[in-house]
Amino acid sequence: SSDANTVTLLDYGAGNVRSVRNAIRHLGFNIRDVRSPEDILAADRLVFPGVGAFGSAMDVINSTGMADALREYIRRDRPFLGICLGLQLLFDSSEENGPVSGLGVIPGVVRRFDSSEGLIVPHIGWNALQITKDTQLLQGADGHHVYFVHSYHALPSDANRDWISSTCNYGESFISSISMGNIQAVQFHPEKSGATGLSIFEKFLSPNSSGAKAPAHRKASKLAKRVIACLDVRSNDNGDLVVTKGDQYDVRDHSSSKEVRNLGKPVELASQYYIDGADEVSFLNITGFRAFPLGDLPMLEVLRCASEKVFVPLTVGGGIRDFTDESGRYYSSLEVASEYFRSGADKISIGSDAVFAAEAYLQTGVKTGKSSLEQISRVYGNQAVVVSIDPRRVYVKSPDEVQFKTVKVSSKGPSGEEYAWYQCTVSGGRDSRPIGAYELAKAVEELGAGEILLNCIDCDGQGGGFDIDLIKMVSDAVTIPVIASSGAGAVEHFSEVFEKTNASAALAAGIFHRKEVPILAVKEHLVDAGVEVRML
Ligand code: 1PR
Repeated sequence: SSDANTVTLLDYGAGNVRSVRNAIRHLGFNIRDVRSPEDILAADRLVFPGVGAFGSAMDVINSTGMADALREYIRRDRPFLGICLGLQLLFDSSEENGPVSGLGVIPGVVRRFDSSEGLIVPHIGWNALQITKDTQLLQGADGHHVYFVHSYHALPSDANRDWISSTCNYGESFISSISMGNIQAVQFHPEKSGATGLSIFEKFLSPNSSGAKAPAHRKASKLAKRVIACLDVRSNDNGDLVVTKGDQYDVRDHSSSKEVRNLGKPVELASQYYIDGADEVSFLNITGFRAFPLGDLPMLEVLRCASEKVFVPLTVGGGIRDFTDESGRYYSSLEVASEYFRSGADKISIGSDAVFAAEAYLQTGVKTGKSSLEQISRVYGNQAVVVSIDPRRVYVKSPDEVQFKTVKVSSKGPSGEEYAWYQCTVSGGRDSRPIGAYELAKAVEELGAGEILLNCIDCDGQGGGFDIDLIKMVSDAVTIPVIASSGAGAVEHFSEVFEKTNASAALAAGIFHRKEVPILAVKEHLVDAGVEVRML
């Protein structure tokens, strides 16, 4: 174990640590996987990325003898980096499905964020570090935004004060990192925190290096609004996977050729948007509802390649549902999602299937636990499950005309209608369903969605701005993050959506693909408008 370029990784198999592997390799290190407790004690440097629920993680590491080995490794003050749950497990206990005992290295209890006062939980996104102790690991990172995704957090107290190296504010001050001797752990994801995160990771891997140069930054204090680049992907008529872009969801050219619009190559564009400062990148496999996505190996390959270059969160959607192939083999939606996660997705996004699940739930009032949404969020956590909504505006004269929630619209309908409801669709807008965006959002939140991607077919590709009425209605109705989507055409549209609604993020496609507005220009405009964003 003397190879200075090798780091030991404790992956206890509970979920996706591909992003961590990608970051380690990107920084030029080899990975040795822990197979037995002895491997932990023999490590020169150990990375422990916790995934899944606290209780099940403790069950696994207790029953395999890893927990005792970890305690001993830490007692010997050997180089250790815990990530996310890998920080929480060091504490006495957690309230997650508990109380459940942790490793007991640090005094304190891990608690859920309190959403009763309207705080959005999970805490997803870029938040600024407040360094409270000088450490080599976080040198130069004070005030930098790093990426968090969690519902539970460790609280500072007199008993653990000596351990804390940084805190972060979200509703209250929580522990974002600890450091004692060679023992370090972070609640955020350095592997998904762009250049700042990679630099922190590198400082752990090669302590003598100064790490990558920390980018310039400004002081910040709350959760930043995210700017997301979205790539709608499908095969063109030659069978190549291309990034396309619809006009109200119609992706075919209106010239005589009627070809699928081709705006570039998925991996190239995703990497470029990462470099340009996108806080997240989403891939939507827009014909996934038709073909079986695991038959769509190129899409998985796109994800694999993109995740080696993109060190911010990657979401993938399209075709997540139960499926029986031609030979009669049955695939559960969970298998489809697992394959997406294994290929490098940090989150998956469900469209059509979530509409059917919500309709069934509203009809019966019973959570069967069997829908793709429920199953995937149970196994991977709700922070990993996005529901993508594709609604269309339907004007009405009065709210009494429909059983769905309406809004008084800011500009009247074609016959002077003052109200509208937003009807959900499936199969990429092809079929309309008897459920509104408001009802769907509330139902999927209860079924385990961790985030909502809120599109609007009327606005898609129009460049006329986001549908503020819709986004306000939905973002006021749920306590999970809402991503505003469809219609961005100018930097002002981004500040407008953050000023007038509770959206946590804004997503755009066309203006970025057509290079009309660079991501940096959007962010600079937001800073000028007083909206906190992550700057490179
Ligand atoms: O139903 O689970 O298979 O998922 C299918 C997914 O594919 C859904 O997330 C659905 O939104 C998406 N999708 C299906 N058909 C289309 C299409 O365009 N024909 N694209 C489609 C949805 C909408 C946005 C778009 C924004 C921003 N794309 O993601 O990127 O509207 O565009 P703009 O900034 O250019 O206005 P399932």
